Amino acid sequence: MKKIIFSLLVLLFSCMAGTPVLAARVIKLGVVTKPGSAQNIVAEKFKELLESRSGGRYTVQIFHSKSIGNETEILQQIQMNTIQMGVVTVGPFDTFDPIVRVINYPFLFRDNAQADEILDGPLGRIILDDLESVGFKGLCFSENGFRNLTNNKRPVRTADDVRGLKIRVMASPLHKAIWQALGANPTPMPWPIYTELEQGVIDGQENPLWVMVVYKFYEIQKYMTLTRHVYSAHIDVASLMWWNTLSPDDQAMIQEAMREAARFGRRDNRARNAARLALLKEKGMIVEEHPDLASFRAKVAGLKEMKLYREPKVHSLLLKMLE
Ligand code: EAX
Repeated sequence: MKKIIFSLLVLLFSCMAGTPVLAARVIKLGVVTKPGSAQNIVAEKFKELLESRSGGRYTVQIFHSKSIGNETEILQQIQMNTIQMGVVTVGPFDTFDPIVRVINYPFLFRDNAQADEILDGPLGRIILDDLESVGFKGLCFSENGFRNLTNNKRPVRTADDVRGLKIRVMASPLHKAIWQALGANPTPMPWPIYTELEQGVIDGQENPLWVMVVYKFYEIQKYMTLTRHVYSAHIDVASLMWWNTLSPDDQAMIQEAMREAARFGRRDNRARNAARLALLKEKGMIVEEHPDLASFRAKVAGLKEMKLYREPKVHSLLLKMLE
């Protein structure tokens, strides 16, 4: 009898000891957008890379299409470690850590190369590290893309044409300030917004080209203007609470898988933009390809004076890098 109890105990303890090694660790990852979106493409790539590199020790469960809430709610759940990771547009980070405004300033980045250089350089590092103060481990930046304006009221060529348009903006005080400065009537609203556009609750919105295609905005928005007013990144984040429980080796593996996924996402997104533009025209959108951007720049120039940055040294570093 004693022997049996002893063997049972041995079995029990060995099972318990074995559990952490054998069981796959499940990472819940949230994106608000749907399959085919820039966010979800990064998430899928990350899943593929991490699951194969960890030999199945990690499983990544992707929650997309708002199945666990909008981007603000995804971030709140990551802070609390009810989900572990997310690929989230920079915009809604604004209310969690205003330091991100520094890379959402309008007409900041000339082109993709400059965006990459800054986001993958020292300034990007400062922003990612700063997120720890609000419970996130910032891993890297992936790409949503340069944002363009669409609306259903009239062609927009100059900033004056924007006056009075009811434009949906992300949950970001900076984005609201941008459209206020441009004379629009900005309405913060979480993603998705198809119904609101369709019903005319809002006249327009602004997003990268892939959004107009994947969400079929060509069905409900007549005019598009290639304003490229903000380069929109995603921040690929983990819950700091969860991150601190991982071994350094696992942290490095996850970090590297996400970096690669982000690079993959950027390449993929950029390679498809020309075809997207052609498709949107084919679908009947009237596209202003050469708007008077000087008129836009003039109206938002004053924003520089706003106290947008928690740390002035970040602002001056950015300006130096843009010289
Ligand atoms: O990619 O809310 C937004 O406008 C974002 O760009 C959204 O993630 C769609």
